[in-house]
Formats: sequence, C-alpha cells, structure tokens
Amino acid sequence: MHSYIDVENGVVPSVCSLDCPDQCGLLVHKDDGRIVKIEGDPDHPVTKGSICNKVRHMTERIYDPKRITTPLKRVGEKGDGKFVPISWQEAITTITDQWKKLISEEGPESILPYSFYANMGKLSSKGMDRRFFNRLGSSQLDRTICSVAGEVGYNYTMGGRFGTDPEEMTETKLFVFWGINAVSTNMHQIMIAQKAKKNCAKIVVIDVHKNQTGRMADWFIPILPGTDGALALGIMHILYKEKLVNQSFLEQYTIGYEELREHVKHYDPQTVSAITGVPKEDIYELARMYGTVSPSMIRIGNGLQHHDNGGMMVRTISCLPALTGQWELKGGGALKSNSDYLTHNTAALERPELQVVPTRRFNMNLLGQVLLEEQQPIRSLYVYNSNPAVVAPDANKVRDGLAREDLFTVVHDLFLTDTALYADIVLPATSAFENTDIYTSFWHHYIHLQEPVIDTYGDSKSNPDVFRLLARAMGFDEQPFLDDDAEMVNQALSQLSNPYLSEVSYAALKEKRYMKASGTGNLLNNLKTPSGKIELYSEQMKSAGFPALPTYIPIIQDSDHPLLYVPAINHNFMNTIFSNNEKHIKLEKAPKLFMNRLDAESRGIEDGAAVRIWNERGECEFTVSVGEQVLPGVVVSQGIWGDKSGQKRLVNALTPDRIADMGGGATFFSGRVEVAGL
Ligand SMILES: Nc1nc2c(c(=O)[nH]1)N[C@H]1C(S)=C(S)[C@@H](COP(=O)(O)OP(=O)(O)OC[C@H]3O[C@@H](n4cnc5c(=O)[nH]c(N)nc54)[C@H](O)[C@@H]3O)O[C@H]1N2
Ligand SMILES: Nc1nc2c(c(=O)[nH]1)N[C@H]1C(S)=C(S)[C@@H](COP(=O)(O)OP(=O)(O)OC[C@H]3O[C@@H](n4cnc5c(=O)[nH]c(N)nc54)[C@H](O)[C@@H]3O)O[C@H]1N2
Ligand code: SF4
Ligand SMILES: [Mo]
Repeated sequence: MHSYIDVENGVVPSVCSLDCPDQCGLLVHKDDGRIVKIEGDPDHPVTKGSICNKVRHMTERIYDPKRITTPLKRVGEKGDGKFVPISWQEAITTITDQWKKLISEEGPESILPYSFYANMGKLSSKGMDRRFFNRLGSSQLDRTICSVAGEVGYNYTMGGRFGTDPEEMTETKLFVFWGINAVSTNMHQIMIAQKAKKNCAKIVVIDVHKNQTGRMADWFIPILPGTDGALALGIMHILYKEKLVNQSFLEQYTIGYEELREHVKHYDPQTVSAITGVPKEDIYELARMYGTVSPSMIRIGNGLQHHDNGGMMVRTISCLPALTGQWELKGGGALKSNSDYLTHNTAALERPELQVVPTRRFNMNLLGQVLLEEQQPIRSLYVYNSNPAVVAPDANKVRDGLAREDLFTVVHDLFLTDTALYADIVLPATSAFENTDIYTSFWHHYIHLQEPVIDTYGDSKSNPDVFRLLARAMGFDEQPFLDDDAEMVNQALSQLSNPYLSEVSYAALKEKRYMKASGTGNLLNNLKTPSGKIELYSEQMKSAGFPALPTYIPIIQDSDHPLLYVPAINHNFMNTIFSNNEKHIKLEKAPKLFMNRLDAESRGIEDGAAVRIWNERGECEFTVSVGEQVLPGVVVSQGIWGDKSGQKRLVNALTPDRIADMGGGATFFSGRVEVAGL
C-alpha cells in the first residue's frame, strides 16, 4: 500500500488542520523525506491554490528546534520551565498511577480534561479522547470558548448551522462583513468578494476597528462594541417602514413577521444612533442599500459573540436576510457557520455510552474559578489542543489555579507553551502532517482526508495514540480503545443521520481527497426550527427566558473604567499557534493598542508612546497607535499574546470571565479598562 511518508522527494496532498474557516487544500513538497515547502492545492474548488502567509511558513514550525521530542518531567517550581526528559513508559505510568490514586481517594471527577480545536481533525479533537474521559468517569468540559453563543442565537432563528454556500457567492451583489476580520481570518471569503466586485458587488464592513478588513471595504461603518443588535433592529425598522420587506417570502417561510413589525417601531434611527454611535443618515443609507440590493450576504463573524449579549446579537442579525427574502436567491442569505452540512457520526466516534454515570460538567470559560474552587476540587488537569494559560479569560486567575501545588497537570503539545510551564508532565505531540484524520470546514462544504505525509517527529505521538496508551495503562480493554485510526474514520462516516454526506466514505475520500456535501440547496424546505420556518418570533427563546422577538440588550458595565477593550486576534498567529515561532513574530512585530485621538489627547498620550492598560483583573503594556481607527471610548489590540517573553502582553489578564447570554459563551470583548502613558 502506498504511503506519502515513503515519498522521499515529490509533492503530496494534504489539508490545513488549523482552526480556520477556509480549510485549504495543500500540496506538501518533500525533499529527502522532509517537508521543504507548503503551498495551496490549485485544484481545490474553493481555496484554489492560495494559502495564508502563516501556513506558507509552516515548515519553520514543524522543524522548529524548540519543538519537544520526548516526554518531560518537571523538576523546578511550577511556571519556572525546568524539566528533564523521561521515557513514554515513565510518563504514562506516572500519569495513570496518579489518576488511579485520585480515583480511589477522591473519585474520577477530580480529574478534568481541557481541550479545544487547535487541530480540527475529528480524531485529534473529539475521538479517542472523548472515549477515554467518558470511560474514566472524569468531570466533563463544555467547549464554549469560541463560537457557541452565536451558534445558539443563530439556531433560534435558522434551526441549525446552515448558511450560504461560498461557491455561490460569485452571484452576490452586497457583502456585509459584520464583526469579522476576514482579511486575516477568512481570506478566501475576501477573495470571493473581490471577484464579485468585478460584477459590481459592494463590500460593507461593520466593525469596532478599522483594521485590515475595514480598510479594504467600499464602506466601513464603525460601531460601538456590543451594540450591533440595535443597529440590526434599526435596519428592520426602516425596511418595514419603507416597505422594503419581501412580503411573500415572509408569509411563506417565516413566523412572527407581524409581531416583529410592531416590535421594531421602538428602534427608530434616532434611538439606534444614540446606542450604536452610527449616524442616523448612515443607518438610513445602510437599510436602504440592504433593502434594495440583491442577492446580499451577511458574513457573521466571531467578534459579535464574544460579548455579554453575543447570542442575542447574532440571533438578531440572522433575522435580516429573511426580511428581504435573500434565502431564495443564489448567493443570498448569511453565513455564520456551515458545520451542520458536514456533521459526522459523533456518537460512533465519541462513544457516550462508555460513561456509566453522568458526571459534573465545567464551562471552560470559567477555568480560573474552577481551578480555585476548594469544595471537591479539581486535582488533575489534562490539557491538549489548547493553551489555556494564554487563551482563557481572566488569565491571572487561571494562572493562580495552574500554580496550585496540589494540582497534577499534564500538557500534551508540540511546544513548551506557557501552559506547559505549569505542567508536572509534558507529552510531545505530532503535527497534523504526521497523522491520519478527517477534516470538515465550518465555512465551505467540503470534507477532507489527511494521511500522514512525514514520519513522527522525535518521540512525539498523536492525540489518539496517547489516549490508547493511557487506556491500556488504566486497564480499559474494551474494543473502542483498540480501534485504529482507519477504523475510527470508517466509524465517523458510517450510519450517518446527516443526508448531505450520504456519498462520503473512507474509500471514496482516499480516492478523491476531498468531497462536497451533496443536496444542500434546499435549506428553506428543511429548516430544523420547531415550526419548520425561519423564526423571527421564537417560542423556544421564550421558554429559555429570553424575549421571543429579537431585542437589544446592552452589555454589562462591569466597572467604572471609561474605555471598552476589544483584544482581538492578529494576522500572523493562529490564536497562540505561531506566537512562539521567530518568523511569525518578526512578521507580526510588536502589539499595538489602537486608541481614538480624543481619548489620547484627554490623557496626554501621543502616537507611538508606551502605555499601560489596566483594570481590576490585571495590566498590560503596549505601544499606542492614535487616530480614527476606533471610536472614542474604545481601545483595541490584536493578538492573543502571552508573557513568556517577560513583556507585559498577556491580554487575557484584562478580560472578564463572565458568561455570555447564550450557550455559556465567552465575553472577551465586553471588559472595561483605563489607559495611561508609562
Ligand atoms: N490570522 C488568524 N486567523 C484566525 C485566527 C487567528 O488567531 N489568526 N483565529 C481563528 C479562530 S479560532 C476564530 S474563532 C476566527 C475568528 O475570526 P473572526 O470571525 O474574524 O473574529 P474575531 O477576530 O474574534 O473578531 C472579528 C472582528 O470583530 C470585531 N468586533 C469586536 N467586537 C465587536 C462588536 O461588538 N461589533 C462589531 N461589529 N465588531 C466587533 C473586531 O474588531 C474584529 O475585527 O478566526 C480564525 N482565524
Ligand atoms: N483575548 C482573546 N482571547 C481569545 C480569543 C480572542 O479573540 N481574544 N479567541 C478565543 C477563541 S475564538 C479560541 S478558538 C481560543 C483558541 O484557543 P486554543 O485552541 O487554546 O488556541 P491555539 O493557540 O490555537 O492552540 C493551542 C495549542 O494546541 C497545540 N496543538 C496544535 N495541534 C495539536 C495536536 O494535534 N495535539 C496537541 N496535543 N496539541 C496541539 C498548539 O501547539 C498550541 O500550543 O482562544 C480564545 N481566546
Ligand atoms: S490557516 Fe486558514 S487560510 Fe491559512 S492555510 Fe490554513 S485554512 Fe488556509
Ligand atoms: Mo475560535
């Protein structure tokens, strides 16, 4: 049987494993068995051969001399970074001995897994790991850090993670990028929009920061953080008033359009302007543009849902396409996520029945609080696919928790991350290029197969392989722990309840590398809402304690600090991935804090000055960029920086660990701060 690993010199296919909507098809160039270059696969139907700068420099990460090659045992204080190499056998025995002791003394719920989707592969992120922790009976983690609030909100309106197919957006005439920095985070969406511009399409960007995406827009609309729900309601007000709604669409495919018409009377442009900071004339112009240009497509970003009211904001915005009947048009509608077109057989992969009794669950956004809880404490944390010391909110609390002497922490990663510095045992992870896995995009409609293209690096192991070792050492001898990767891929793709993947199988993927979900064009007749219609009025929301109609609810004012702080992600890192690679750091340079001229002048701060930014949770230091890129009262930085460098850049030291309105989501962007010159 052929193996791409055996190709010493040549080009082999692959797919990007990162937590990015584009999920690019890749071509990996090998020389003497090593990867020497990574480029886009020109045959890929959506990504068409272009990839981002980050992954073009991926080779430097794969072969970075800082990559860990053996298991490590901590010999210094937690956080100091003093480790010695040990064998896999010693590592696995140390972990499982400790867990067996904890289970007998304090019960399995004293152990908590912590992971996210740094490697988006199904086997790497929700396969053998889930089987293992289900069987162990450990506490369970709710994986809420990214997109859950908006998903719940969107689903109230639309019944599932279904949106416009990017391949149809060549027809789109109006793109509204709403709370998404797509130039950095969804580059092929920008490429599609730019192509559509040749057919006279317009690009509107609504954001709190005139960043790289705002700068390429035909029209950039700055808005105050957390107020977008009000803007959407103001647009609805004008659409109804000026009879720009599509009455026949509303009658056929929605419920609640009459109640909504009455309800939005409260959101007149004057009121909405005072809430959002968007001038009244601009609200009129935007509503009229949205009401008359078709097909239009709203690309709903993550920026919205990292607020106290993130679920409701997305719920509200997702009502707009129905008002103008966009869902009937090719290239019309909205796209928050297309994940549900590509759902695999999750039960076959995760095996929930291995969990004999239900266990307690913890919201990952409360990690600091969870680790500091003294009643029935967490006594062991197992981290993989994530770097919580940097990415989790209220980072100083998280670090106080990680520093606990009586917490036994294991970190499985490719690098000695800030989190790994607190570990008792560190395990070396393979890169995705060393594994077998399947990948589904949450933006386009394709599923991809990844087969290993290089040998494992040093003594590193994949996530599933580590859980197989842990299972064996724990004495778990059931079949699910003996399944190999190929069997798991087959299970993930068998007995599917998802009709869109009916043609997909492991064998077919092996032949084709990637396949498109089929039969996806009939959304309006397959809506999974309780009524089977687009729910402008939602009885389900009412039962959950929310207003049944989309409603503006302000974010929480958590202190008297005068500035709202939005610590977004940056162009050259992928969350914290690449933040430890020299090439990418050089490209990104130093983080800046963007501040409005009025706020800077009132504080005596000049452009380029070093500033301190603080609140009751922590502090950071940045160089300030003064101008008109943000509205008065708002400051923005880019990049989830850590502080391993000794510089005060840990942005999450400032972020609140409040929980958003829906789904237990994070509220990274709803915190307040003060800034002063250093
Ligand atoms: N280069 C790069 N690409 C990435 C990532 C990365 O770190 N780097 N991370 C990946 C991940 S995990 C995710 S989830 C996505 C996230 O990518 P996006 O969906 O782009 O989300 P964010 O970058 O969180 O925020 C997007 C924008 O929302 C704005 N914003 C914040 N609050 C508000 C608000 O209240 N209203 C409005 N209108 N705008 C607001 C921010 O200024 C920012 O420009 O990107 C993925 N892709
Ligand atoms: N301030 C602020 N904070 C944020 C955000 C923000 O916008 N602003 N965004 C939030 C969002 S949307 C997200 S999704 C999270 C992301 O948070 P995380 O998912 O934790 O972030 P990453 O930095 O992508 O990945 C963490 C680690 O996983 C490791 N890794 C990669 N592949 C593998 C593998 O196959 N196996 C193992 N064991 N490890 C692997 C990487 O080396 C990396 O160190 O951050 C959140 N935090
Ligand atoms: S990070 Fe995104 S844009 Fe870059 S190669 Fe991967 S999928 Fe493509
Ligand atoms: Mo994310």
